[in-house]
Amino acid sequence: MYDFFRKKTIEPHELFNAIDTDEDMYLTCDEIKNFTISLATNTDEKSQLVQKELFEKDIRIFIQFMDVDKNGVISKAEFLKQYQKLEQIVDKHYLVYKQIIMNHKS
Ligand SMILES: [Ca+2]
Repeated sequence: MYDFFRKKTIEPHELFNAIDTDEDMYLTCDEIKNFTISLATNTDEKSQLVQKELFEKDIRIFIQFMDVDKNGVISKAEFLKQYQKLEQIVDKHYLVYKQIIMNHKS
């Protein structure tokens, strides 16, 4: 499904489009959650992510950072603007960071 993850590099707008499953040009908490779970490579990983309170917290932190105008969703403009800053500010132990940012680089 996410063939572009096999490429060496991925453009931020491609990543945005992949997460935005209803194509309304905004990323919601559920879309980010579903996308992150879809990246988990096996069902154990998936169920771990779903159960972890930490995962919910990570998603909130991710959205807080990306949602510049604080309207609860992430617009494409916000995503593209904040994406380049992600690596500098997001601690590498965050699950969402690892799933979304690290997965497509490996
Ligand atoms: Ca959307």
